[in-house]
Amino acid sequence: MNPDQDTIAAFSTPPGESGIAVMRLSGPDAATICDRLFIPAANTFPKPSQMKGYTLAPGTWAGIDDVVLSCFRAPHSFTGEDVYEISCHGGKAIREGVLASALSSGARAAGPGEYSRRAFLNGKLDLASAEAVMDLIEAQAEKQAKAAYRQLKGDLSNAVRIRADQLYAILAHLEMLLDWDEEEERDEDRLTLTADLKEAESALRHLASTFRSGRVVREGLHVVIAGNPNVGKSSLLNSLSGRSRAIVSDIPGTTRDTVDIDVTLDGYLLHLTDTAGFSCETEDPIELEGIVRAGDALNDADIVLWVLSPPLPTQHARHHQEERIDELIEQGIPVLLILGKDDLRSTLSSTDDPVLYAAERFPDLPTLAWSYKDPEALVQLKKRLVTFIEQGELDFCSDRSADSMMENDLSYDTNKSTETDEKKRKFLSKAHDATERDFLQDARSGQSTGSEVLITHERHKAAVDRALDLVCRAASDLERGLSFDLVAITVREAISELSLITGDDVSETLIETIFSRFCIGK
Ligand SMILES: Nc1nc2c(ncn2[C@@H]2O[C@H](COP(=O)(O)OP(=O)(O)OP(=O)(O)O)[C@@H](O)[C@H]2O)c(=O)[nH]1
Ligand SMILES: [Mg+2]
Repeated sequence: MNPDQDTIAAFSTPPGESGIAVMRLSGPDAATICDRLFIPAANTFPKPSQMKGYTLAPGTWAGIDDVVLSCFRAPHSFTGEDVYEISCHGGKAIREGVLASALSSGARAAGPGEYSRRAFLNGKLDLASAEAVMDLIEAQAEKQAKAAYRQLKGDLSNAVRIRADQLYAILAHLEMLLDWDEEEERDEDRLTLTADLKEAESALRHLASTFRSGRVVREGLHVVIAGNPNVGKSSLLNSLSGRSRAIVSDIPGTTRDTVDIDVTLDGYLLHLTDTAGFSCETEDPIELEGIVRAGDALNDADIVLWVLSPPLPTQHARHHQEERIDELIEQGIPVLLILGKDDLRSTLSSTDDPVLYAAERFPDLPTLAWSYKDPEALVQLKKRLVTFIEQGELDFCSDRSADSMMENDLSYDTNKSTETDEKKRKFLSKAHDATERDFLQDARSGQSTGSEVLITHERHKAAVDRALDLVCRAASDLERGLSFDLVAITVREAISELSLITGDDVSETLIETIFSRFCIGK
């Protein structure tokens, strides 16, 4: 028998003890199996095979347990087939007994994702919506769950179909022109079609651009805290997580291994990693291994919080630190400089001030004045991280560090070179521009990820990117005067890339790959 047409059974609730557990039967023999195993508590309830639409009935199951039977007759069920759900007590022996009775009465044990696969094959869900089912189950943070739910309800598929429709309209125009004689080809048609393709291109480009925050919403933001030893990295991790997760001490080199903790911030999932300090003097093999691991963590970061605190390190250590930060910048990894131990600033000499050091050496990096003693600094840091997720930008500096720089400006001007003054001026003017931009971003914040359809899966992004490339190629082919039939082929390919997202046109192998990642019982 076709494996998509027999009757399958599996528990949809997880293993372990629970008040109730739910087994689902789906397929043509589900009613017959239930007729055999289920006895309604009262004779007012019909036999399962005579139940209509959605029905609930208490009774007993194969003499094993008291259960509640829920019936969803095809096509009004999750899979589109007859589905019966048996809610029994949630213990190991009962679950095993209930499942074994269903299997011995003709059902087959369902494999991973088989219910969702049937829902897809029976047209109850498109592919993007079916994929969202797993995202919804796995969601740990509110924004993850919301994005998954919107995708499940078809928002992404609709957005993709709107773009595919745009391309279908262009294709129809091209095919109409193909029926005409070549002498009749008019320049206006070529111009109109090129303009339409450019519009489709920009709509696809916009959709692709949502992947940056979409991926972060679905997978969480990897925030890595790094810096030299003893600058307050572990204290920062503890403040951000609200827990004493990492050991804090005034002994440099306290953190040896990376320390991870997941937290939610404004409904977003954050993976925080504290790292060993980048000491360039140590020969301790464990500390050196910690430094290697810190380097690995940096490579996987979505954003690095680099902590600079007083007293500033030696010239040699500074040089190493600068090389590391420059490497991050080269790799395109966003860095927010945390100007730590801000509460000590009033006692510092100019040569130990991280604010001036940052302004001089990294005038283009955003900064944040930080002290674990200051609750407002924590508010500011969280705000920066949320803005980074929603807007994708860190291109601003903290008002507080800029203001305090202004206060100290005079005393510094006396002993700094003019080149440094120029850098500082640049830094300060950026700070003020940034404050204004920050305000605008705040006003918009929440809107981009709140109301916009997001691409959250690598697979969907890759398909949109391929469609985008093809649309760009079609537009340039038209401009270069290539024939309409060749352009039509490229547009058709772009449409078929988009249909991979919704599953309107997919191979059996792709379906297999996608649903095999699901859990059993879903
Ligand atoms: N005054 C002040 N002290 C701080 C601040 N943050 C951390 N400290 C102190 O600085 C010392 C080092 O803090 P940690 O958080 O352990 O620093 P670390 O960077 O993780 O150190 P290693 O793991 O050794 O690299 C501790 O004595 C902290 O109490 C701060 O904002 N202000
Ligand atoms: Mg530490």
